[in-house]
Amino acid sequence: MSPGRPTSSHWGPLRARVEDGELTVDPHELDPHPSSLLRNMGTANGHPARIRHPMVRRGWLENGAGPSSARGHDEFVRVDWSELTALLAAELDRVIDLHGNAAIFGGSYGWGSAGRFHHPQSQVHRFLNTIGGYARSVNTYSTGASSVLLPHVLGHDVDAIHGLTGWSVLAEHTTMIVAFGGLPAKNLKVAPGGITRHRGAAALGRIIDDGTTVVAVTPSRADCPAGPDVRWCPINPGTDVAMMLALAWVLVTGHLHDIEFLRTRCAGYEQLEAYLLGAEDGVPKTPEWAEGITGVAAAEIHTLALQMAANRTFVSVTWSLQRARYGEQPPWTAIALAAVLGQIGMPGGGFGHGYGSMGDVGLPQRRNPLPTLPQGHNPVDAFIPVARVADMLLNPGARFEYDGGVHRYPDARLVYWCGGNPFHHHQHIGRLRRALAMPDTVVVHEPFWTATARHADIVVPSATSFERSDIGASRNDPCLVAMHQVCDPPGEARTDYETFSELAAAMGVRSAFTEDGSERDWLRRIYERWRGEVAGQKADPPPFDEFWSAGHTELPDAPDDQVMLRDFAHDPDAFRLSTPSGRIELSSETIRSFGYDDCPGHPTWLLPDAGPSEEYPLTLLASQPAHRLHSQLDMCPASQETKVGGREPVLMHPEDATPRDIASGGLVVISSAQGSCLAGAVLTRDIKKGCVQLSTGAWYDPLDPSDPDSPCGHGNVNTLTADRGTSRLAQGCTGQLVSVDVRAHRGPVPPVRAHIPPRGAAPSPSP
Ligand code: PGD
Repeated sequence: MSPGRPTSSHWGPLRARVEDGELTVDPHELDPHPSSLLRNMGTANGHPARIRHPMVRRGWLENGAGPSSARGHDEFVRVDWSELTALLAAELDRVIDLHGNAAIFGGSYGWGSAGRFHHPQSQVHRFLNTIGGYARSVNTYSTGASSVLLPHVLGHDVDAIHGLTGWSVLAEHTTMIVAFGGLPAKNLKVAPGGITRHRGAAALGRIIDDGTTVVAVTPSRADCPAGPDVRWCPINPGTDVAMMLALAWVLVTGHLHDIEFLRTRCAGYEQLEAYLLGAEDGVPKTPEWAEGITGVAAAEIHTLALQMAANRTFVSVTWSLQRARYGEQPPWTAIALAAVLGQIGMPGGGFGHGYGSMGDVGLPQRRNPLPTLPQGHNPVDAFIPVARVADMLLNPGARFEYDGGVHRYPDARLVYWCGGNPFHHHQHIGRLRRALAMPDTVVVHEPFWTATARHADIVVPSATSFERSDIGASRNDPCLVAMHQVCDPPGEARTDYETFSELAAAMGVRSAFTEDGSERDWLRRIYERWRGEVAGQKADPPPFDEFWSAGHTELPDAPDDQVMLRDFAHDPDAFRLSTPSGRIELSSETIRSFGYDDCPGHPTWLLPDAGPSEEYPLTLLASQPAHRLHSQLDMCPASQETKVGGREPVLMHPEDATPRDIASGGLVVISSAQGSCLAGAVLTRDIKKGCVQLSTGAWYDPLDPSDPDSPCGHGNVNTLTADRGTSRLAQGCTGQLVSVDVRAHRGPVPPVRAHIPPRGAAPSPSP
């Protein structure tokens, strides 16, 4: 049997072949720990949920462009490629002529699929730049708060988001990890573009086996790695900052703080101390004070602080903690706590962010560039923080605050999405649906009938990564994988590059977009450009043809001994940070000068304004799913096997379930101030009482598609979450937590239709 062609994915490298018409996927020999989720990929490719033909929404086709609440429940009409290209080119021309390029919203957030050339965001941005630019989005749904906050605290050139201390340094030197958010191993399976060797989970296992104490502070035991010295510290959701402050209070009042480090490496310790001791607001941040907020016993906090001081302690914060209201505070307070301990810059001590949030965090840091498709120049200034998309559509021209500035939302008439699923990633779907009714035209390129594709006017069927050739590469990964095309796209689907090339031709800019290159020409170009860039960095990758036939090439491994801020901590005069003070800003005059009450000038405990109430007494954790990546391949076995009664499982403590008459396996209704959804109950003591957990990514399935506020029959968590920014500083996504109630579902059980194509788009057999 042939070993299959090499290719890659967000889950890592793989080999794929077509046998008797079936696509078969096997792990790649490069990866000693392949992800179990690879098995989803083969079944997805020919699934009935594939979009096989160009489609236009009937209302848009018959009535022309304009706002419409029919999006999401109208019928689709199949058109041929030439008609679709002509319609889309004419609409882009119309919008540009009447409203200018800022009226095209091309923020188009999303993970798409692996491959550096066909990277959907690069393709759409290059195309939109070729026709004069677009209103863009900044930052990500993953790390929206941290990416704006941390440059103020550590400077622009310290990429603390991506784990600057290596796993192997932790294995060698750390004796205690206090992990706020835990260290969830499930997320180590994935990284954008795919890591070739999954080493994170093995490294974490080694750390635990070697006797490092791990204190996992999280409401969910699922976030704790297994091991004899792993302690689960169940905490009330969204209260970690109070616990961190109390730990710091114990250290400071017990004279266990490193005053020399705080004075010489940090700025603003005096303000922080005044706040900790209560001199600023009359509230000392004692363990007793924190107990009332966090649910963690004061004595436990006290003991933990003493243990932290006696150990080489690594204070880790998952990205999920900053994906909540006031999400800037957990990473900032954790840095302050690590600074109080004085171990920042020491091997195995200090602060870490994102460990357990993604597979490439904590791997040896690589400085070399990746092969990329040049995106050209965007002359349009208009932008939004990425998670403010519904706000923008609902309030064209309105002012918004962001990172010290005041800006205005663009008046978006055409929304262009390629490689993302806002019905998965955006909060408060009812509001998103009302927002998406506002523009004149919504264009979506997608391989699958996601809810985002169903809400489009113009649906462009995209090829998957099996149906094109590309180069797989990702941050911190030493390998480049030659992604060989394995099969043809079904029906009339084609690559986004082909679509944009035809569109560019129809708009008279084909050569500017394609530079007269075929797919293979571009792969050669971006590879050879990359080869030139890495040459000399102790690397000598082969010419393109050799790389292509070998199936991969590998750079020498980067040093594995990286410690965040080691040089700075050693000699703060020689290695100043790029902050205004040149030091770690425990208090920031810049942030204070913005005057934001939702992000004051130093780490602060702020009581969330939509916490549990009489009506919504439970806190829901919207975690990243273990059995799929975001919403990707939700219809495939690894995801489907976890469903309960066909719906997304919701984890509940038995003591919350019993009074509500809810049994394991029963259908429940979860409701919040924003909306409601059905889910399948799973009772477990692995979740803190008072909390429920529902993963992100179940495809949206409205019971009444014509009602924007319809309950979702399948368990899409973003029908429940609130669409508010973290604060005026970062305006990041706050999808992690929401207050809810849960009750048993009574009455008829609706079918799940999430993965069935919409009206007018019934699948035809593959050619
Ligand atoms: P995906 O499901 O990966 O989610 O949000 P994102 O939109 O990235 O969507 C990618 C889409 O791209 C899929 O539908 C896939 O089919 C499509 N695609 C794949 N390849 C191609 C291609 O070649 N061309 C085209 N045109 N399309 C392609 C992820 C986002 O969700 C993230 S990063 C995070 S961290 C957020 N987390 C949370 C959270 O913690 N809580 C809540 N409530 N919500 C969240 N959403 C966020």
